[in-house]
Amino acid sequence: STAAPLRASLIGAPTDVGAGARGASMGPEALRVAGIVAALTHHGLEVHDRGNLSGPPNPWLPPVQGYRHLAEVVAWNRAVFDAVSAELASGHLPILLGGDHSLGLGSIAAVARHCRQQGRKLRVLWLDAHADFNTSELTPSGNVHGMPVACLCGFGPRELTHMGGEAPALQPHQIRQIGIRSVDPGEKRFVHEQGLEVFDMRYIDEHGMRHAMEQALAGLDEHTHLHVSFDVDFLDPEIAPGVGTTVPGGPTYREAQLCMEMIADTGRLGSLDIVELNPALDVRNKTALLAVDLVESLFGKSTLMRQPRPAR
Ligand code: B3U
Ligand code: MN
Ligand code: MN
Repeated sequence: STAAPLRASLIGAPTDVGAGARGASMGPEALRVAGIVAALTHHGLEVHDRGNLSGPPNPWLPPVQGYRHLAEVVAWNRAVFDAVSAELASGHLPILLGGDHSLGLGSIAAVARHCRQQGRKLRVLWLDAHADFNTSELTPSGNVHGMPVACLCGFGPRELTHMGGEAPALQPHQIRQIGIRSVDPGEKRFVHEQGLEVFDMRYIDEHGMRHAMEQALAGLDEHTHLHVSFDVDFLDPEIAPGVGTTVPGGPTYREAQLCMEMIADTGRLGSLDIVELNPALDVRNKTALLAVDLVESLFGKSTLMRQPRPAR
């Protein structure tokens, strides 16, 4: 191929202020130790590791009016928003290394604003055991990592919903959730009310990962930017124990590989979050190694050799 290499930028966001367990703050370094730079380079990408963002420490306090650590979550998300925006503006594919999943808010708000400016369509794939669609009224925990999808759809505190200027950053029809198997009662009603498209584990059991992904990826075209928000707790805890909130009955290694390969085959991947990896709960960094293995599939050889370049 004569095309210039795809440039990707790693952005570490070492925090767990949005989570219910400590340790996701060590995620960026665990992914580096597991070889994420070499893995991406091996697949022909030009990788720029931007190092880690900084932000406030975790005060480890109880929720206030339905939110734990809201000010700290906002500060970290602003840093993520600015970093992701800068990479998109320079034509790089941003890869956010979390950190907890509240950071998906800042990352996707930046992607959504970029797409608005460029007149591109946006599709978000949310790979997760959880719907992350709680609000301060619905949340059982106050942990903001259970709320980013709701915030992106305009439901949440103004500092989070208006991160990218305009709100909402996303319409529910732009989102596909895959692997879901733990949704709180009020959250479940709200998911239905807002019409989120959810390919939950029952759907995957009945129809298979191939069919679920065909549905989730249907309708993409050359004008679509695809964002993948990969919460590592998407994976079955038997293969991925290193996460704060394990939920049994997730995708197997083979199902997860197929999921990533089918995304790669679209050639539309434009940005990525890898979040909720918790090295404090891992076994010899195996969950980080698995995440890197899956990310390799997401940027697979076939994408770069045979498919159109990822669009940004
Ligand atoms: N739905 C629960 C649990 C949870 C959501 N996201 C994660 N855990 N990682 C909550 O607290 O909102
Ligand atoms: Mn999540
Ligand atoms: Mn989750």
